[in-house]
Amino acid sequence: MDLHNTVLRQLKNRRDGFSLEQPFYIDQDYFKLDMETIWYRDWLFVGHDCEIPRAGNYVTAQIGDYPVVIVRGKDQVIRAFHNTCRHRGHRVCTQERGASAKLVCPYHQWTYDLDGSLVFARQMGESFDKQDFGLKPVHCESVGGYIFICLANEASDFAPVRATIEPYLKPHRLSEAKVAHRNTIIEKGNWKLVWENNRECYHCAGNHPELCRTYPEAPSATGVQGAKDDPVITEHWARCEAAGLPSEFTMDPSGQFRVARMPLIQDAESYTMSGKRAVKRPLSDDVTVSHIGTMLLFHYPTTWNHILVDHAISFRVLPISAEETAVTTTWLVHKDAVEGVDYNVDELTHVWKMTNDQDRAIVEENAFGIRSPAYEPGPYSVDHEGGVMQFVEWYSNFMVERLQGDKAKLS
Ligand code: 3BY
Ligand code: FES
Ligand code: FE
Repeated sequence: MDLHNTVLRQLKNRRDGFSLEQPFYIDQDYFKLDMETIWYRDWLFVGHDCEIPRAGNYVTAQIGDYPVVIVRGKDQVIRAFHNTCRHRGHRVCTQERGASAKLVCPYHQWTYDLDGSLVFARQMGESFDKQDFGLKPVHCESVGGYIFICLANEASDFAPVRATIEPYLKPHRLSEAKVAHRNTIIEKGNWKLVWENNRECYHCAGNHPELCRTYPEAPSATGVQGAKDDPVITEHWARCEAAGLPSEFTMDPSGQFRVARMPLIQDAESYTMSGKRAVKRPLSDDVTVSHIGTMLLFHYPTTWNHILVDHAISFRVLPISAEETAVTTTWLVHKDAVEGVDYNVDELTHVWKMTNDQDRAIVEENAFGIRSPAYEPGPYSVDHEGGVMQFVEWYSNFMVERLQGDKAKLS
């Protein structure tokens, strides 16, 4: 409780427009509190429907202490379960992904149906009732090709997320796409540093020569001010909306997620060195116009995304420890696009592989400096780092609300 009080006090007295105090970025106990307060209680993006296209396809994910498995059932419904056997707790699915008609625990072969029910357990005696030992379910929702899970007993309402983001995602038909490439990098920095870095492009000109060929560094694209007064952006929205692509900047009142379609630089259509499309076949058969820019979606704390005319890139953030974060990048293309014919993986992934690596170095150096006893919270640029301020504000408000709620329940 002492820690709760300290964190509450620090967040409430936080200097507006300044970075957080040191322990929020490096301390084990603060990290544990982040996990318990945010990660084990809110909706998290874990992967794409198209990664598990057939019944029995599954992916696993590790959320802090919780191993989870997400599997498509025979009824095509995507479900999530705690990946811990109801016998003695062995992980049921030990691989990152796979396909199986049933989920069989490797330890003593307890066997679960794809809906989580236990269907086979050898020699457990007369009184044993399989019905009592199904895999424990985890809340799971799929929207526009994105699978979200929530580890809380009672999940917060997912309807507002669905209502806002579904229309933006729908034309891109991501649930029918295919994964062209995926990679995971480990960044030696707290998950909040990964986000703070993502939420501004103040660092872009100095660090991302490849990305800057196509992605505008203006804060109107990355930030959260909406860009209503920028004629290039409003014209882009009007043109895309007329073509059936929801585009206007929309942010949830909670500040947890936003969608907006932003133009790329000049004639660029894709994140390649030339700005030309990396994939000959458009991502979606429903998108018939060109130069649609990038549909930006973020949802704290797990994902930011770019959806282009020829491919989509999703980013998934998962904390490993107070000072380590896994970032998984997935490149999606039309399911019938053929590698070597319609696209080349190196060309498709080059710009963001470089950008991710540059961002990893930034986050790690940021963490390095923050470890110094001389570190103190510093001011964000009002012009360029509005998005970072907004992230920190969301984090602080979310933590304060939940921690106060917990205190109220205890008293
Ligand atoms: O991936 C992104 O959305 C952000 C925008 C600016 C910096 N970073 C590239
Ligand atoms: Fe899974 Fe024994 S722990 S079958
Ligand atoms: Fe960056």
